[in-house]
Amino acid sequence: MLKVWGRSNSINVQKVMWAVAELGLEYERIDVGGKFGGLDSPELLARNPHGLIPVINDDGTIVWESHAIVRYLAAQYGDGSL
Ligand SMILES: N[C@@H](CCC(=O)N[C@@H](CS)C(=O)NCC(=O)O)C(=O)O
Repeated sequence: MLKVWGRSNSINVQKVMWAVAELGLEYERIDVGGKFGGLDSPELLARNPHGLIPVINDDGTIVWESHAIVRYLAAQYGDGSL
């Protein structure tokens, strides 16, 4: 299942969640960043060396940068619709 790391009140995470909702994807979102911390954890840094959210793991494909994630999801699942 698609995993999304990032707190829900981040505008960059919200962009990703908007795309996830438009595409009707199942997902798990993990709160990271802001009051949740965790951006300097080895697990997060292994997924995004910049230590920022959002980050996704889509069946082993890891993508960071919100616009890159939106483009990845649209290309992977949008079938020309998004
Ligand atoms: N250009 C990046 C910016 C990422 C970014 O600045 N993320 C912010 C949240 S919007 C962040 O990680 N802030 C640290 C925090 O939430 O603690 C993107 O579009 O994903």
